[in-house]
Amino acid sequence: LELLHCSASTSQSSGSDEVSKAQNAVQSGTPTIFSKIVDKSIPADILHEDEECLAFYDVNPQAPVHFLVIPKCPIPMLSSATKNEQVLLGHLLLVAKITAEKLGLYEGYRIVINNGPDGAQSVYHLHIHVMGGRQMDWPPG
Ligand code: TR5
Repeated sequence: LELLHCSASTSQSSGSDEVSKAQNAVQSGTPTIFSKIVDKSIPADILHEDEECLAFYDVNPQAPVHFLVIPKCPIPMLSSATKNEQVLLGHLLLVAKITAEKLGLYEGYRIVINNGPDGAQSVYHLHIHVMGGRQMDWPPG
């Protein structure tokens, strides 16, 4: 199945904590762990799936509810997205919203997209973090 709106490229990461992981994350030709979740070669706790995207629980939750929404095609990061991905990007946000509602996050939630080294991105497959179930602080660290 050829997926629409696909760009290119992926990466890998290493390191001890989240920020050093992100700083060490590099672009490479190999699929990320998220491509393996998309092709079901590794398991994830999937909350939503459609032709274009997946939502699944984050393995290292930062809130009582923490899930990720990813496109099935491996757009490495928000910076890589173009006008061609406009509809897909909107779809990801709506799936974030619908899934948050399904999980009962009626009091609100936090949406985060980490982009690049300064954004502490560690997996170079675009993903939207959705966190809720507690009061969030501002500003984030
Ligand atoms: O730092 P960024 O924004 O790149 O976020 C990457 C997120 O992916 C982190 O919150 C990780 O906890 C999460 N992550 C990493 C892995 C993973 C995952 N979420 C679900 N399932 C996962 N598997 C199976 N493997 C991972 N390495």
